[in-house]
Amino acid sequence: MANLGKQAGKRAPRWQVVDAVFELSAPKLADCPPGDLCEIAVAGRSNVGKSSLLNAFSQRTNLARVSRTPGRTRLLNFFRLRLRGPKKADLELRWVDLPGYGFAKARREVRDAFAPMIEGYLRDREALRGLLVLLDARRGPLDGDLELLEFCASIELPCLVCVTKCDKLGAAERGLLPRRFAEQLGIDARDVLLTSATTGLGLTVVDRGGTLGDELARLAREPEPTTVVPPSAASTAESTDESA
Ligand SMILES: Nc1nc2c(ncn2[C@@H]2O[C@H](COP(=O)(O)OP(=O)(O)O)[C@@H](O)[C@H]2O)c(=O)[nH]1
Ligand SMILES: [Mg+2]
Repeated sequence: MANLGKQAGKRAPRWQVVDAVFELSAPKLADCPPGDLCEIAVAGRSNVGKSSLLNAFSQRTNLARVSRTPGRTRLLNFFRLRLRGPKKADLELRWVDLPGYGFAKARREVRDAFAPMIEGYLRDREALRGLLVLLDARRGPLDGDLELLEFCASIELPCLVCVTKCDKLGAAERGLLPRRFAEQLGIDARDVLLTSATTGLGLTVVDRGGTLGDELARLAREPEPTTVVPPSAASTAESTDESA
């Protein structure tokens, strides 16, 4: 899996959300908006804190519905975010809230109907640059989380694990999570980001690690493998380097 945490620990430039709007809900893949912006998808078990993370990250109280009833969301929900980074650079992307998986209350046939849609979206969506997989700090990886990460590795989709609700643990225990969860999931500890929608940790509050904004900006701006320019053509090609 790609190492997504290269900047972790450094006082790297911070990207923050400056504008956020709900765009549409797609009941099926054909209803998705055009792929004219980079997309970051967000997955996790119901109740893991997906809606809360988006609200806290975008500093909106009610952008995504925060539900106490698991399994309500059965759609691909598209949001448009504008991030502002260092040098006032703006970056627009779509945040795609995927249906929560693994909720116990849904009937099995209802639950199984989602998997092909999510897999199809992850495999075929060209605008997609990465997937955030959310884990509850107190529960860690559960059924479905490992399978999802393995599926993403098989299609070479970069993933970042966001640990949610980190405010529920003390600092010492929290500090152990990246390595522990990375070992359980077979990924690099630098691909694990600690967050809290309650305190803003990893969102608007910078801990020792990076921030979600920085990670999203890096994912969205990372050149796709097909756009790598061979050295001989590099001098004539348009540069995407920030320093240019
Ligand atoms: N303490 C704490 N509770 C949270 C946090 N994020 C979400 N929650 C709570 O967890 C429950 C589920 O959150 P929600 O965002 O609806 O989860 P979703 O089903 O994954 O969208 C709600 O009661 C939230 O208030 C967090 O960072 N800290
Ligand atoms: Mg939700």
